Amino acid sequence: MRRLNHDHEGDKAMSPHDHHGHALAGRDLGDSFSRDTSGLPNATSPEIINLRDQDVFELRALPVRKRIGDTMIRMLGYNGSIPGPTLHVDQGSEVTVDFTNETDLETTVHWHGLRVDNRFDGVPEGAHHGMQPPIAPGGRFSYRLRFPDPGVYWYHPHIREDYTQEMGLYGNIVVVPSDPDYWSPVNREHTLTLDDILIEDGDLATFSHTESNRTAMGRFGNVMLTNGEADFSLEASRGEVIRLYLTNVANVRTFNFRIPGARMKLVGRDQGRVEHEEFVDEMLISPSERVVMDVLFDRAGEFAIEHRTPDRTYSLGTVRVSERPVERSYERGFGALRHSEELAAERERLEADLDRPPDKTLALVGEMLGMAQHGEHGHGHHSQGHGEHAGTEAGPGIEWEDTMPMMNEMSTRRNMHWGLIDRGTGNANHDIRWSFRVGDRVKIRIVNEPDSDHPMQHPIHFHGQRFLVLALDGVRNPNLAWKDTNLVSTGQTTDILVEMSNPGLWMVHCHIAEHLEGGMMFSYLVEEQ
Ligand SMILES: [Cu+2]
Repeated sequence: MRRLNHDHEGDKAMSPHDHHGHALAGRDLGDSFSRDTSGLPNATSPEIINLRDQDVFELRALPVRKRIGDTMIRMLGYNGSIPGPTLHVDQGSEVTVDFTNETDLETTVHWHGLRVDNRFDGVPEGAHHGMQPPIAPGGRFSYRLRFPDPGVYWYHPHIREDYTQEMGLYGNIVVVPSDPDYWSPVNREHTLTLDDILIEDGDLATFSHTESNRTAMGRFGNVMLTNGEADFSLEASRGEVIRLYLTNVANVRTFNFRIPGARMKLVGRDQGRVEHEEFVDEMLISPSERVVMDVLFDRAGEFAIEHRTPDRTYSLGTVRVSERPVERSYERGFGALRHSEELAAERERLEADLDRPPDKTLALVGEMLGMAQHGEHGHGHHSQGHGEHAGTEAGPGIEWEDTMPMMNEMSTRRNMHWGLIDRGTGNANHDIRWSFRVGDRVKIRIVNEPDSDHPMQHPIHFHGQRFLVLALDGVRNPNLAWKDTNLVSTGQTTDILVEMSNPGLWMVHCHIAEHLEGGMMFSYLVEEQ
């Protein structure tokens, strides 16, 4: 068995930019990506593309310019839009996406959450394992995609996500279920990407093109973007029920989503519907997670879409509801809370797994090397930071903001180590060698160590498979859903059950883009029976 080697140090040793390798590389403009906006097309709004079985779709990644507030900045867009086109496909269908890289850096497309053929997962480090190599500028690659599960998914690059996602490379895929009664009927469906972007001195805060910065806390933005817009708005009619497919595409920010005054019903999560629909006032969505929410606007007026933390409230947009009543009302169906029979069946199967010891235990650990001398919180940060919001209704153990911006800006993979540690062997990150067979159901305990150098929440993502959350801090999960990403807050212990259904070599990583670039990843093998 051959392993992925995600150690970028080897690449960097050969890089002509190696001499820039110092702590303030991100400040060195000669080392950064182009910011030139001249001659670029303006970013457009995403098209909705309905693809049928065996269709071929052309996708390009290219530079665009986009106005955010008063600033015109260079960004990147799939097919020139931010977000990229929203693809609607039928469950069980297969399509081909012919992709062209018109950007100035190597890229790939990862189809987040889709249980695709391993060759098309978009993880370039697996090239020696039959996976695709990075696509050079000007290069092309043809992706063959399949859609076994209903729900909302998304696509993004898997090289320098910290840069490319911030620059606008993300788009949604809605997989329409084969069963017409899978979801309740609604008036309309909408995809919303939740994002933030860091603007400083009238431009994007600097990136180095040789290494990621802000690897300690991740790049928190200071402008919120919904569907790429700083002033997003949506029109609705009185009595309308709108299904929102929400995706957090931010580098690090966890959103606490709410629409005060409207009624929200949680109906689905990452990979399809929830076991029990429930009415909610707000909902946490960590990077790369998805939430499917039915929202009833039963009176006219302006409704704010908000991200609320224990300390402040951000506006993510506005819904303007007209007096004119909606033509066909789905209010009665909205009032009913449905249950999923396939997840009820899973719950019966789970009994044996709930109390048995885990097959694997993964610890999440941060280690800062020689950073304390720079002051600004330093090692002491966690003693005041961690748990300070414990017990708030918005969720404990979450860093909502960049609490140490100066130190964070100086952090790279050389002075900030993020580790996924296999407690069974002591191996960390790419030294972890897990191997399973198709059909295995693997119980994994994930422990977010509160006593590490910089404890914070980590959204842990498994490629290629789907999993159920069994328990949180020993308490059984009352509402199952198939997931591919799970947020583990500081100090928290989560048990998940991963269904090994898809053969290949697959990544596990933190979906905070800067933590992934900081080494917080490994790969596991799933072999055919
Ligand atoms: Cu992380």
